[in-house]
Amino acid sequence: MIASTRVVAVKQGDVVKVLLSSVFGPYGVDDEYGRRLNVMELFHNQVTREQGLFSLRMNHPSFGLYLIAENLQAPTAVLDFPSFDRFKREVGKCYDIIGISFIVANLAKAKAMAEYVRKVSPKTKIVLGGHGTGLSNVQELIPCDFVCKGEGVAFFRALLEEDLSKPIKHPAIISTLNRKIMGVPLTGTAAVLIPGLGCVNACRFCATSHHFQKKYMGFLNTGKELFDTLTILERKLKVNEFFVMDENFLKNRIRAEEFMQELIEHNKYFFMGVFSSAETVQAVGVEFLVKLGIDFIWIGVESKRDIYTKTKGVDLKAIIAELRSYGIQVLGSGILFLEHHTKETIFEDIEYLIDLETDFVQFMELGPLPGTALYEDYLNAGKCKRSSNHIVEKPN
Ligand code: B12
Ligand code: SF4
Repeated sequence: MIASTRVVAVKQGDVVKVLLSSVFGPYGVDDEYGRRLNVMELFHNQVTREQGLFSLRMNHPSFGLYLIAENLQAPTAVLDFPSFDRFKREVGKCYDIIGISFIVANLAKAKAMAEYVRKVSPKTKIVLGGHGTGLSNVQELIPCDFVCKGEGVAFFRALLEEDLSKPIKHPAIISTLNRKIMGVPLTGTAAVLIPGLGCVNACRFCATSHHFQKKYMGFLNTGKELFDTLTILERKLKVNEFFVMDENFLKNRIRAEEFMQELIEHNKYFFMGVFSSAETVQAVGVEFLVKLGIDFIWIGVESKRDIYTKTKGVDLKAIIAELRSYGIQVLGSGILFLEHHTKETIFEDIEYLIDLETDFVQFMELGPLPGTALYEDYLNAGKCKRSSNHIVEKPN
């Protein structure tokens, strides 16, 4: 997990100052680091962009950085969405460790940041984390001292020789910023709830599942822990709506049932948006979701054909109709350019997804993200090149 063998506190006996940063902006502009269309938004980037003026606009904080900061004893600053100049000013404050979070698409930005740190503050240790570390040779691409391939809290605690057994403290942060439609700000907000990371389903293309070694890493492992955390967040942030940042929240059925008991005992109701795989929804039943307070669900439909175990034998049309009959909003996600797709069969999947009548539809492209089984298969079959060859090139 740790690239270097120096798994020791960076400064023995002294207070270690840590900075955690996301990659710098501007985002969604045509420059040497990105493209105009690739805005830093979930819905406008990949779900409702084609709705133009009517597109749902919002931003999300970098949850992982706040989670790590909340759980370190060392004084830790988080710099979220900085400009490069803002990042440079912060680097000037003599941090012992600077952690950079990045995804593969932002490799060039992480590289520029790390190179700057090396130049002006050579004693600072650089830690890389986030999904970009799926690149097997990341330490050859970006100057760094440590690479965290997976869960960051345990990694940082080990690095700083802090107590690994300390329970995880949940950060109190809102999940969305700048929510608006047609330029008009939307009232109300939601908080983020992070029950755990990863998914055991290990779909061949899935970057998240592979990033967490195809395991589920629970932070809130019982229904009571979930309930208590929601109650604290409700009080601190004055919200009763939550975006549940867990790839497959209902997969842990025992925890979900315990949580339901807590809700009944305390006569409470929270509104929650969740991600869930189709087979999980079928296993627990739609009424269970209604009783839990789920009012938005994101389901990976992927394809009409049963390529992935999670959709085998699931009547998605019936489940989606039932979810919507209770007022639960459904986002159905499909994959284009699957291996069986031809000019004709690709429309089989497009029409299938539209016919499911979800509230929102998203089409993703099948792509071999480093770290996934799909990437390894393609590499072995000579269908793609090793990551060192695909550093982002400047646009013409
Ligand atoms: C929220 C989100 C976004 C937000 C970003 C908000 C932000 N402030 O960065 C938005 C919606 C803008 C977004 C956009 C995109 N995203 Co996105 N996004 C996510 C999502 C759904 C959740 C990430 C999250 O917060 N997880 C919860 C936190 C707690 O976990 P975490 O981030 O993984 O952090 C943990 C560890 O990874 C690690 N860690 C993370 N950072 C660091 C840093 C250090 C120093 C250390 C030590 C550890 C560490 O520790 C944390 C705690 O354990 C993930 C999918 C997922 N479920 O994870 C995709 C995901 C990260 N996104 C992805 C992609 C591809 C994109 C886009 C390129 C999509 C597109 N085609 O346009 C764009 C990029 C836009 C841009 N211009 O940069 C991919 C990345 C794949 C890859 N291997 O690189 C993911 C994995 C989705 C997927 N399955 O394909 N995204
Ligand atoms: S069910 Fe979803 S989160 Fe789980 S491995 Fe498959 S695609 Fe990834």
